[in-house]
Amino acid sequence: MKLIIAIVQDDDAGDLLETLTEGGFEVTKLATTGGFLKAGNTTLIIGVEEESVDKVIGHIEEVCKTRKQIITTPSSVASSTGVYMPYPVEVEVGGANIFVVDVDKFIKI
Ligand code: 2BA
Repeated sequence: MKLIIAIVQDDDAGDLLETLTEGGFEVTKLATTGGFLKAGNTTLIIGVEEESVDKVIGHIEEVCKTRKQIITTPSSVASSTGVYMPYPVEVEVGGANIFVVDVDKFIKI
């Protein structure tokens, strides 16, 4: 058995949850926060048999889209003056970051 951990954007999470549950997969949704942007994202954990891993990844690819996000960061050039000038930086946030890990044991009680 494998555990798929998929970090996706909040905007895609609802559709992905629906697609996966309709496909018969069992999913847990966690509200998470990205360390870099410090903005909300969604982490889905999905336990599946090994042969279903590619199917789940296919659904994620279908639903999740890469988006550009603008963040405002202080300018390092201005730091010598002690004045920080905020300037916008464009960051591309991936459609999904997916980890597939081995499961030693899965027990339902
Ligand atoms: P965040 O950490 O908020 O990162 C959002 C986006 O900012 C990233 O998109 C990437 O394009 C950019 N970014 C992240 N760290 C950066 C840095 N040190 N310098 C410059 N740009 C940086 P993604 O790579 O698609 O990541 C989306 C979210 O997936 C991340 O949100 C984080 O929550 C998660 N993630 C990505 N890689 C991960 C990893 N190796 N381990 C754990 N979580 C990860």
